[in-house]
Amino acid sequence: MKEDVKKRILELRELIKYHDYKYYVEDNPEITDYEYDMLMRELKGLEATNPELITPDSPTQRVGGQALDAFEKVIHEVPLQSLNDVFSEEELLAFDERVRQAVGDGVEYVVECKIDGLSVTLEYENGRFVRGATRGDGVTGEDVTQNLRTIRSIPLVLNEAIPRIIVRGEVFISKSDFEKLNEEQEALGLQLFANPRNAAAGSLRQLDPKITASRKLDIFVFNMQLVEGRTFSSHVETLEYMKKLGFKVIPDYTLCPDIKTAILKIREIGEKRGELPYEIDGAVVKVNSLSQRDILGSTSKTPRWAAAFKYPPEKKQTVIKDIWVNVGRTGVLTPNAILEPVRLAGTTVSRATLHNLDYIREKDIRIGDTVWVQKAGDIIPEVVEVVFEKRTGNEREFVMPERCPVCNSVVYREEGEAAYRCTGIECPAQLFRSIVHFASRDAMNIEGLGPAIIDTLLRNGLISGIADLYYLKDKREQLENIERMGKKSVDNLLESIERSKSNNIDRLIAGFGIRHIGLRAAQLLAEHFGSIDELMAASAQDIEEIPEFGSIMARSVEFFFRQPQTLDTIEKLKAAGVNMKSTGRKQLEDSRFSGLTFVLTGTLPTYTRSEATKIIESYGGKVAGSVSKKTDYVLAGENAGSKLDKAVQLGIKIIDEEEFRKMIE
Ligand code: 0OX
Repeated sequence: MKEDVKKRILELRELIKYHDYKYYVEDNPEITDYEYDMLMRELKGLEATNPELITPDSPTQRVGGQALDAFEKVIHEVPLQSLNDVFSEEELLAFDERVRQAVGDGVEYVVECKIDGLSVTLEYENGRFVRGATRGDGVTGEDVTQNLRTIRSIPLVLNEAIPRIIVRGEVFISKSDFEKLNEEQEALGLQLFANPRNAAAGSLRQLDPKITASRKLDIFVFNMQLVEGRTFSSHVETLEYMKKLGFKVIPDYTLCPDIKTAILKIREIGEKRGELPYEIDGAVVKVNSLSQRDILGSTSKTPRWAAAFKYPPEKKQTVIKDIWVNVGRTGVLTPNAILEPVRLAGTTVSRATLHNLDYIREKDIRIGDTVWVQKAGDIIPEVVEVVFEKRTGNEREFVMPERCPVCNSVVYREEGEAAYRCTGIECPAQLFRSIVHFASRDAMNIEGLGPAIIDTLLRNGLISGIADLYYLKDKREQLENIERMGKKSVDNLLESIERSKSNNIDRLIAGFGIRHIGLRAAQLLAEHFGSIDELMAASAQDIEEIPEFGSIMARSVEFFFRQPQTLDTIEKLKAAGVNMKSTGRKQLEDSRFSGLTFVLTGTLPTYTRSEATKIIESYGGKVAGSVSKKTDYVLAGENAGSKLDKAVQLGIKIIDEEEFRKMIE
């Protein structure tokens, strides 16, 4: 009986491996997702009732591990070399010249795409995946085995149980999955990835493999780093062998009899690179013969037998039909060119960023101009320059609007800054971000009101500004009807919102998100003015009387409290019963260490280093890592080391925990 179960488990693993290969490597599935799910379900069921039969290479174990605290370092047995870049066909001919001088004529080349991801190694023992690591600096990388196991195109078991093999490949995310990932990040209010490479790297370097598993990472294998029990004479042979083992080998590599043919191939890749489903950052040309490679050898970091050809960014001409201003989440107004649609590096482009007004003036860009557009970092289209020969005289200059196109608040530009900003505290374009900040720990500290809930509240039309949070209690029924918001969580949420009403006003001031005013500055304002009303009545001059305030900060505060939207919001907050007065002198005491720098050394009897740091910072002091003339106190404990010696040398006041306690009593 047990034997039958074992046999079926092995059979299912083989079947799943086969269909994984068909789906993830060949992109040519033979069964439906449903049929595949049924196989997986059966295997999971059998393993659940026979846990002693679970092995790490079972397909059910791809996402198994716990989150790590840190990645272990891995010293690469064979260093991962980098490539010399070339930027023109002349340089390719010169490369070929050098190669032929060393090994004679009759050099074959292999041309491959240069995938824009991050390099990893995969190590197998007796055909089983045992370890995977990032490239790091080429000598030392990080052990990301757990995360690599979640990539379905990486085989856990090879088709041949060879004793040992290490291969190198590039982990990447396709252009379409990258776009989907960024849409999800945006919906959750998380930072967007600048390009697919960053997205792939960020996803692979997650300590929790579940996060990596949720990202659609893929791999192309392109190099055999080490093999035991086999020999090969050419690169193509190694690629074909790795294919046979079950790896997803870099597609469309081409064997070329000479450099001329290689150049034609590189041109061809350049022409179709926009159409590829993944990003490439060039093409690689490699000598095919392994014995010729041996003769050529390597410099300290790069092989003499390979080069990376970098394509210039694709540029196209088109016409600017209009210029619209977009208001970002931070309130920055960005002018965008509305273009006559044009095909560029794989997509149809009908908008391009113009960055800011300075950029437009510097390049003398006008509405109606014919311009060159390209993709910055190969992703975001931008206008690079005007084709002045095509000017007709009918072009119009762009003017920055005086009011925000989204909320009609006044727009302003701070001295020395290129950006124009909207000043509306309830501007819909900035709302999500400003509410997340308002509720955050450094502001009103509303427990349970994180980005996901705020997004839900906004999307369901339950709030349209920070003040609305305090009226949510009248919408209890609607709240409870929202998916995944049970009665209990609604109770908790409303309770923490209610609690925040009695916060001291420093948190409220910090929560407004006034430019240049963080929690510390907000504390000083609360202390100095004692109430929101007093603060609202203050002029920039009054505010500048606070010793730590400069004129930019003071003007920013004055400006903020002169805006109609601000006054409106404050009225609503007042009416809801949000505290508008400073609750005593606690803030004054809090800044007793203001302007003082401490250095911690040795082990204190009761405080940990981070507790002592928190205390010092909460009283307005700073903690530095090393002793200098600027240090005011060295707080020393047992086994204090060189920092203590230095403090003695410089005559800096040394205190122990007891003295420190007296200072904070
Ligand atoms: C790529 C890629 C990177 C092997 C030895 C020196 C460079 N990103 O697609 N590197 C290499 O080759 C290594 N080939 C590639 N295709």
